[in-house]
Amino acid sequence: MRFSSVFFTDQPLTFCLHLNLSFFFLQRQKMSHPTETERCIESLIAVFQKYAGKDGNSCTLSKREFLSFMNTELAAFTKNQKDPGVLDRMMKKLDLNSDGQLDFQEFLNLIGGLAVACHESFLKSPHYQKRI
Ligand SMILES: [Ca+2]
Repeated sequence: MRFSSVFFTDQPLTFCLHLNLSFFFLQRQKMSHPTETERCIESLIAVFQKYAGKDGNSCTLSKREFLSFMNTELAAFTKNQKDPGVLDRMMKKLDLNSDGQLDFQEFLNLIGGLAVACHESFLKSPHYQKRI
C-alpha cells in the first residue's frame, strides 16, 4: 500500500487549517447536531488523543502507541499481514520528520492513505460496478 504525504504537509495550509479549525470548533460548540463529517473529524481527534496519551508526549504517537492503535483500531488490517515488519516500515514511512513519533498530521497521512485505498477498493467492488 502506498501512503500519501500530500495531506496537510504544506506549512501555509497547516496554518490556514489551524485558523479555520479553531473557528470551526468555536462554531461547532454552538451547534446541537453535528454533521456526519464533523463527527468523523471529532472521532479522529479523539482516537488520536486516546492513543497518544498512553505514554510520553500526549501530542504524538510513540512506536508503542502506534502499534497499540494499529492492533486495536485496525486489527482487521494487521491480522491479515503475514510480514512481521510491515508495521515497523509503516511507522518509518509515516514519520516524515524522522523524530520517532507520529504527530497528528503524520497520523492523518495514514488515515488518508487507508481511506483512499478503501475508496479504490469500493470502486472496484461488484456492488459499485453494477451501479455504473
Ligand atoms: Ca514525526
